[in-house]
Amino acid sequence: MENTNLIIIIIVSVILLTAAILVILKLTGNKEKKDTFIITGICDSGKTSLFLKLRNDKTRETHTSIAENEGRFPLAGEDEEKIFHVIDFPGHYKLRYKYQDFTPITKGVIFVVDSSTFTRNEREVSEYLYEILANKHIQENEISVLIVCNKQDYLIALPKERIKTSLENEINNLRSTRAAGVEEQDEDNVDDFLGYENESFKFEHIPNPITFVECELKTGNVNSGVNEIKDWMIENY
Ligand SMILES: Nc1nc2c(ncn2[C@@H]2O[C@H](COP(=O)(O)OP(=O)(O)O)[C@@H](O)[C@H]2O)c(=O)[nH]1
Ligand SMILES: [Mg+2]
Repeated sequence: MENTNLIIIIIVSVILLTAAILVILKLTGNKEKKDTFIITGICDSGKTSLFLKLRNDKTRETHTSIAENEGRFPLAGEDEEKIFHVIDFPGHYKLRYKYQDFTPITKGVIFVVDSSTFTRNEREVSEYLYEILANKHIQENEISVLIVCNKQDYLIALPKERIKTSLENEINNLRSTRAAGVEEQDEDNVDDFLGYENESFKFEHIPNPITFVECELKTGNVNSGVNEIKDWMIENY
């Protein structure tokens, strides 16, 4: 009898101790704040323009960047206490996979689209977005993605609803073929099927919250959409 009691006490203690260790590990693990927002998208979509707007609210003529911009700063005109780590990735084919190094510390992905040339670049844009959504870290951590439909000042710019539908259709096609664009990714970083197997692809089918905004980053228009982007970043901070 004595012995059984002792065994029970030992078992209970071990369970409690393990639970306590797990709780401590979880709490300390959460302290390492993910504060990185990555700006991606194909060349010329407006990534660097967005980076500069977020940092200092001044529009500047930019060049196709070879090196990425990176900074830690409060968002222009917002709470000075909230420091965001923002990285603007170059859209060149050879360099765009660099974002993968940062997915473990990524809080949100900002995917910039040139709405005025979207029809022409639909395939390339969709392939890039597909890769991002299929990335293991991005899927497992259900990282939020903001799709910025930029250059709305052009008359021919497509509205965000149209871009959304086109992206869904293209991703649906890519999904069935598991086509080009994925092969350059590290196999370990690619996760399974996007969405539901027997239904055509919809952004609502994946666990990541996906938001679409329209904006124009070049003009001084007060309704340029930059505030919506900042609000989304603050919400996801
Ligand atoms: N008309 C117009 N031009 C824009 C807009 N946003 C960016 N641009 C221009 O598009 C070009 C590419 O922008 P940039 O930020 O360098 O794109 P990135 O290659 O994605 O970094 C630049 O000449 C920008 O001035 C916009 O909303 N409207
Ligand atoms: Mg750039």
